[in-house]
Amino acid sequence: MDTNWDGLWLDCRLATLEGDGLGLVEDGALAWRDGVIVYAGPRAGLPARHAARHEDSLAGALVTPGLIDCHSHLVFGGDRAREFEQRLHGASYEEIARSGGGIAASVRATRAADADALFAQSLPRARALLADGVTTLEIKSGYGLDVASELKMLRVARRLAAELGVSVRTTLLAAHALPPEFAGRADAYIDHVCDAILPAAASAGLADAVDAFCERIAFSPAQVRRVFTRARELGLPVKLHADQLSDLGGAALAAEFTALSADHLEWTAADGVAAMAAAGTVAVLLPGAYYALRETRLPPIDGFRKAGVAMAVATDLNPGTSPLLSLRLALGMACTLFGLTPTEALRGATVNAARALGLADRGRLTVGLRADCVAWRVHDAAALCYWIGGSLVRELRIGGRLPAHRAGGD
Ligand code: DI6
Ligand code: FE
Repeated sequence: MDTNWDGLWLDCRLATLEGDGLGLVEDGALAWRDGVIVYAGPRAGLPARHAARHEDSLAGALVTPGLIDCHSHLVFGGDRAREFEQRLHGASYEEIARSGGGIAASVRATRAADADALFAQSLPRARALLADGVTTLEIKSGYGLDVASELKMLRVARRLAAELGVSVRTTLLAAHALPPEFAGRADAYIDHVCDAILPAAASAGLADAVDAFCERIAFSPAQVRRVFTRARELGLPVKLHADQLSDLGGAALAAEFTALSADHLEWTAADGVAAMAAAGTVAVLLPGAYYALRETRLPPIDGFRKAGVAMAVATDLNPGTSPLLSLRLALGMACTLFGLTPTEALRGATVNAARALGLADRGRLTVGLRADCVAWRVHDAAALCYWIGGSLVRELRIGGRLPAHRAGGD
């Protein structure tokens, strides 16, 4: 065996995520070369003659795949802290949205910001996720709502990837809200999404997937169906904000288009769960939004378990309903608020999150997959969900490399 490795971690507990659980390997070793894992297993199984340019002994640290945040709206202008105060005084999210605040407020701020300003505002948020163990994240558009502004958002997302050395998957969410210039003409806006925004993003190669917000305050199932049909024509996979505030049959609609994921799902009924199971659509749970909106209706977690629907957990990082800058805290919330086990939560931010993004090359510690890995300051997977806040990352590699820190001048 050729053991000319780039990196080798020794004396660690590997949570490989192989099989149905954590896939734990005690007294493990992890090695990589050219960005790819070349050994993941017991230290005792290492080849007798091995050599690595960098070798670290980790004193029993837990090592997991890099965390994957499969649902974020990290790129946006401004913030909505004022709305937070309004909600604390009793205004509902829907009331604020109907009175011109909500997503529309973020659209105004995002359109007004040029690409550099948008990048500068988004960079610290991406850094915060990375500092907490994220090596791949999805970023949606959806606060531009016209061709130029949507493409601007997607380009900023790609620039974050280039500057920070993190993997970013971009999702076009043009069907997020009705822009003011289309007030009262939702179907005309959907025409514009299908005829102009979607093809522009696809031909620029800026969208890895297409999403929509299916809700009373957003778009109807019929309108979403048109967007998804167009996405399919353009060869782009879909995902859906489904059944967050009401049951419009979003989960079943997502399944009908073999969506990678349906996300939120607090109001999803049994037929939606069954449809997702049949289609292999991942359920993305977003406890940050549930928490921030003080929701009380839980997603059908047990239904997903029984039907064998894979569950992922993400931050939903956005300025309105989930200003959450830690995926690890989302995992804790998934346990405390939704009743996931820590093992389910960790699977939700690794192997199942990779599936929700259609990525087969990451999410487990297995030979041949990307060397995206984190060594933690804890020894136990439950501790990742248990600690609220704090900095638990000891070492992090993305494709075998340290993340870049040159952006922003430090
Ligand atoms: N994701 C979304 O897109 C909406 N809710 C959610 O969980 C709204 C985001 C926003 O208010 O900006
Ligand atoms: Fe969202």
